[in-house]
Amino acid sequence: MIREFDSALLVTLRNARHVAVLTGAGVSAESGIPTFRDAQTGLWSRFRPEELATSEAFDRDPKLVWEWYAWRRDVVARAAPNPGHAAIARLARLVPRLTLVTQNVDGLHQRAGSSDVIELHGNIHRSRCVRENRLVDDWQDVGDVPPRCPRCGAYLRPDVVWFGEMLPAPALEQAERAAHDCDVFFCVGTSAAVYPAAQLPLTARDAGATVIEVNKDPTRISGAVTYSLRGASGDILPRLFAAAWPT
Ligand code: BJW
Repeated sequence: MIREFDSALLVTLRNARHVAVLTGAGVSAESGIPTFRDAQTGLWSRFRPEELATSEAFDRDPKLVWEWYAWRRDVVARAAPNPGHAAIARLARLVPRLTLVTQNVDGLHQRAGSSDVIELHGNIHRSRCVRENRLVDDWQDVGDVPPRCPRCGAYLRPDVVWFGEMLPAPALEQAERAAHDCDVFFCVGTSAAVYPAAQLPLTARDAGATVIEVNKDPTRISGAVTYSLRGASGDILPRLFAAAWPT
């Protein structure tokens, strides 16, 4: 059954000059990647992600944290982009300008064909030296967990942003510029609980953009957005874009 979308929403989409999209873990949920605040599965079910994604956790037990990320890298490697990722990649060809900002570290937008993805929280496929802070993409596997920097011998860590750490400044600046400039801002599959990313839809709204939330459940910003579309992003986005730009 084709679900109706508000006709004013479809007109707004068709007339948009600059669309910004902020995504969170929900957009990858249909690819089988657990969201951050979902219960973790199996081996990891007794750990809370919020307690593993910190530099304090890494200092306390680097092996545990490295192994958690190794498990997640494996889950991501087995996953494939879903129709939500594909719809966002297609949207770039439907609107004059698209800025895609993600909090996800899984690289699935790029694998779906999106380019110039702004990664606010890094990428689990990259590692960096904790002492020199430089990216390291090759090291000898001599059984150390975490592996060690081939140049200085310090631990390597995933190149992601943990709680209490600064986001990469160029990425955050680009995202904030897009939030100020866009006329439509999508907020897809995020609980909007983690700052500064959670501020972006509110910045866009205050700058006059139409803010469209796509989420399975209500979030803390649902009452502040222009449209709150309830459902799975892999279902809603393809249908919404097909309704706005029928072929
Ligand atoms: C579906 C779906 C489907 C499911 N379809 N939907 C202002 C006020 C208070 C605190 C702060 C503040 N400013 C900064 C802070 C501190 C902190 C913070 O925000 N704390 C909050 C908990 C309050 N922020 C920081 O520390 C940030 N750094 C910073 O601000 O530096 C300066 C500073 C430091 C200290 C103090 C003040 C300033 C860094 C944040 C880094 C976040 N890092 C993580 C880990 C990344 C690496 C990794 O992946 O391991 O990023 S935490 C985690 O949360 C991860 C995510 O990207 C991020 C957001 O989660 P997301 O994507 O929203 O996922 P979920 O699971 O929460 O939600 C999934 C949603 O999908 C749900 O709504 C579902 O309903 C939905 N869903 N299936 C559609 N099929």
